[in-house]
Amino acid sequence: MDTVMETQCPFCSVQCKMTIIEKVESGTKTYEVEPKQNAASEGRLCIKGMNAYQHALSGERITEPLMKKDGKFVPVSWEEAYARITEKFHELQNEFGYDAIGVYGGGSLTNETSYALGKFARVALKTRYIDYNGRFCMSAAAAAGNKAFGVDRGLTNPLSEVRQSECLILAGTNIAECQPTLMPYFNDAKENGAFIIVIDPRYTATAQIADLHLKVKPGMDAALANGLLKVILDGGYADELFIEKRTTGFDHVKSHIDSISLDEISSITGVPKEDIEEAGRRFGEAASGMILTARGVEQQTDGSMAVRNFINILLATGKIGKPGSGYGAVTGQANGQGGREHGQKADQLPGYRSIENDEDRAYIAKVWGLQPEELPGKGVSAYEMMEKVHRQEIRALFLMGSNPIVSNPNANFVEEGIRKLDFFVAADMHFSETARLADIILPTAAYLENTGTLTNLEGRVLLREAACLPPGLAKQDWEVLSGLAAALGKGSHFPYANAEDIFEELRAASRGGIADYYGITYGRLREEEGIYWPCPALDHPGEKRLFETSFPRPDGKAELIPVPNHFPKERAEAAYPLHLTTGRVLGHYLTGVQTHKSPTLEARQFESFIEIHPKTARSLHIQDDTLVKVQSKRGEIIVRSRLTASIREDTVFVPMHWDGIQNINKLTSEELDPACKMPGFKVCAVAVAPLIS
Ligand SMILES: Nc1nc2c(c(=O)[nH]1)N[C@H]1C(S)=C(S)[C@@H](COP(=O)(O)OP(=O)(O)OC[C@H]3O[C@@H](n4cnc5c(=O)[nH]c(N)nc54)[C@H](O)[C@@H]3O)O[C@H]1N2
Ligand SMILES: Nc1nc2c(c(=O)[nH]1)N[C@H]1C(S)=C(S)[C@@H](COP(=O)(O)OP(=O)(O)OC[C@H]3O[C@@H](n4cnc5c(=O)[nH]c(N)nc54)[C@H](O)[C@@H]3O)O[C@H]1N2
Ligand code: SF4
Ligand SMILES: [Mo]
Repeated sequence: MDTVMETQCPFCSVQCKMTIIEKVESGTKTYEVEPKQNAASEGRLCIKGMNAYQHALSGERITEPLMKKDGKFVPVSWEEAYARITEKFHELQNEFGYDAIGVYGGGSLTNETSYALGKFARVALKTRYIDYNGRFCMSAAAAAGNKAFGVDRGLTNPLSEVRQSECLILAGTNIAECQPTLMPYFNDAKENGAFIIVIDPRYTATAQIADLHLKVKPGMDAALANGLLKVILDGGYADELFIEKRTTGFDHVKSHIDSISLDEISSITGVPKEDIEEAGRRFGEAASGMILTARGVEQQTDGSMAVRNFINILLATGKIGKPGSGYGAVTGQANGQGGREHGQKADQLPGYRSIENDEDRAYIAKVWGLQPEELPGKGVSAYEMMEKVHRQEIRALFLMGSNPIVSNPNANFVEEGIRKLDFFVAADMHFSETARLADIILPTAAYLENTGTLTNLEGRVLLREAACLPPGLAKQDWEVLSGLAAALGKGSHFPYANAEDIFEELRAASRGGIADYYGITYGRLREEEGIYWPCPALDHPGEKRLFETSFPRPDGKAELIPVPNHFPKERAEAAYPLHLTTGRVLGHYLTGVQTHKSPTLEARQFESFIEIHPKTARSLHIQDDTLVKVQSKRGEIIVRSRLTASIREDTVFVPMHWDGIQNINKLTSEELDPACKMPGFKVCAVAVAPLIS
C-alpha cells in the first residue's frame, strides 16, 4: 500500500507544501512528489523541493546517539549520551563558570525548537552565550527594520501585492534561484506593466526579467541608494505629506543628499549616471513601488546601513504601508523569520523581547517560573562566539541546526577553534563537516518527522506536522532539549509532551511582544492557510500589511537617517586585485549537507566553480573549465573556472555550497558590520591564477 506524507519543504523561506507518496513494488521503494496548494507558492514546487525527500530518506542518516571513543564514533544509548554531556557540562561550568558553554542554533529549526533552545541556554545551562546562523543571514535587515520601522518582519506586505506594484527594485536578491516558486509574482507584475530594476554585480536569472539592470560594484549599495535618493529628491518625487505626518529625520537626509554628486556616485558604484537617473525617476514616478533586498545588500560590513538607505527611499516617496508599496527583506532559511523572533539571538527573549530591558526580563522570567535576576545577560554574536571558542573562553559547545566550519567567515580560524574545544556536542541528522568534529552527536529528526510551526518570508506562521517517525533512535529537536534538560536537573522547566505544549508556552511568552503569536493556535493553523503575526487575540485575523496607519515606534513615526557612501572594509589591492563575491545556485542549499545527499541535485552540479569575466580570465591566462587557485589573505581554495560576461570584470563569484578545498569561507573576511555583527560575506579581495600554469 502507498504511504502518503503531507509535508513542507525544509529549504527556503517560501515554505512550499507538498505530498510525498511512497510506493513499494517487489520490495523496492519509489517516491512521487506532488506540489500542494498553499498561499505563498500557490501550489508550485522547485527542483530542491521536488527532491527534498532524498536526503531525509537516505540511508546516510544518523540513527543513534554517537560518542567518540579513541577517535571513532561508537553508538551509545540516549541515557549514556545525556549522562556524559551532563557530567562534562557540570565539570566545565564548575571550573570555568556558567558562561563556559556556548549554544549555537539555526534558522531551519521550528519556532518551538528555537524557543526551547533559547530557554535551554538561559535556564538549563544558565549561560549568556547563545546565538545562531541567522546572524549571517537576517541580522542586517533586522537591525535596519527595527531602527527605521520599530519592527523586523521580512515582508511588510503580503506577496500577492507584488503583482499590483508599479515599480520593483530587487537589490542583491536572486529570487529566480533562491525562491524560485515566487518568480510568477514578478513575471505577473511585469505583465501588468511594472518596471523592474535589478541591482546585482552579476546578470543573474533574476536580472533577466529586469527592465533595467544596475551592475553595481560589490559593496557599493549604500552609495547607489544615495544616488537614487538624489534623483528622487531633485526630481520632486518626494511625498511631502507622508514625510511630514509619518516620518522623522527627513531634513538631515535632505541636506546630506544635497551634498552628493551623481557623477561621484556613478564613478564609485560603477553604474552609468543615466541608469541611476532612469532608476530613480521610474521609482519616483510610479504610483506604487516595493523594494526587496537580500543578502547581496545585507552581507556587507555596512549591510544594516545600506538597507536603511533603501528604506529611506521608500519613506521619502511614501511607498510603504499601502497596497503594492512596501519593503521586503527576502528571508532565507525555512524558518529564517520565526527563528529570529523567539530567543536564539544573543540579546533576545521570546516574542522579539530584549534581554536588556527590565520589563521584558521580568515578563519572561514569570512565564519561565524564575526571578528576573536568574536570567543571564546579553551574549555575543555567532562569529564573536567562535572567537571566544578560539581563545578558549568558551570551552564547550552545543550545536543544533548549523554547519559553522563551512558557513562562518574565516573558516580556517573557526575550524581551529572548534578543534580546541574541551567538549563538543552536535545535534544533527547527518554527519556535517562540523558534526564530525563532535565528541557526541545526537541524532535528530528531519522535517518529515518533526512537528512544529515555521514562519515564512511574509511573516505567515505555518504548521508542519510530522508525516512519519524518525529513523532508529533519532528524536525531534525539542525532545532532545527536554531530555537533556531533565538530565541536567532542570526537567521541571521542560515539561512538554509534544510540540504543541511548547507552542502554547510560546504564545504566552510572546504575548504583548513585538512578534505577538498569542492569537495563533495549532487549531487555527490547521483550519486557516497560515496566520500573519502580529496576531494578539484569538479572534484577530493576523496583520497582513504593516504600517497602514502608524509605525510601532514610540512616536508612531518611521525614522530616516543619512547614510554615508560606505566602502567595503577589504578592497582590491595589487596582491589581491579582484573582488570576490559569494552566493547560491538553484540546485544546492547552504553548506550542502542535505542537497549533496540527493543524487538528482548532485548530478546537476557536483562541484563548485568560479564565475570570471572572459577579459579578466584572458589577462590571467585562465581558460574556461579549468582548475584555478583562488587566494585571499586568509586562505586558498581550488575551483573550476566558468567564463561568463554576465559578471563584472573586477569581480568573481563562487557559490557557498561546498566544503574542504572548495570551501569559499576559507577566503572570506572576519570583518563584521558594527551595528549587527553581520560578516561581509559579499566582498573580499582575492587573487586568481591557473592551478597549472
Ligand atoms: N537554491 C538556493 N536557494 C536558497 C538558499 C540556497 O542555499 N540555495 N539559501 C536560502 C538562504 S538561507 C538565503 S539567506 C537566501 C539568499 O538569497 P539571496 O540573497 O538572493 O542569494 P545570494 O546568492 O546569496 O545573493 C543574492 C545576489 O546578491 C548578489 N550580490 C553579491 N554582491 C552584491 C553587492 O554588493 N550588491 C548587490 N546589490 N548584490 C550583490 C549576488 O551576485 C547574488 O546574485 O536564499 C535562500 N534560498
Ligand atoms: N560565503 C558565504 N557564507 C555564507 C553565506 C553566503 O552567502 N556566503 N550565507 C550565510 C547564510 S545566509 C546562512 S543562512 C548560513 C547557513 O549555513 P549553516 O548554518 O551552516 O546552514 P546549513 O548548511 O543549512 O547547515 C545546517 C545543518 O543543520 C542540519 N539541520 C537541518 N535542519 C535541521 C533541523 O531541523 N534540526 C537539526 N538538529 N539539524 C538540522 C543539517 O543537516 C546541517 O548539517 O551560511 C552563511 N554563510
Ligand atoms: S526550496 Fe523554497 S521554493 Fe523550492 S520548493 Fe523548497 S520552499 Fe519552495
Ligand atoms: Mo540565510
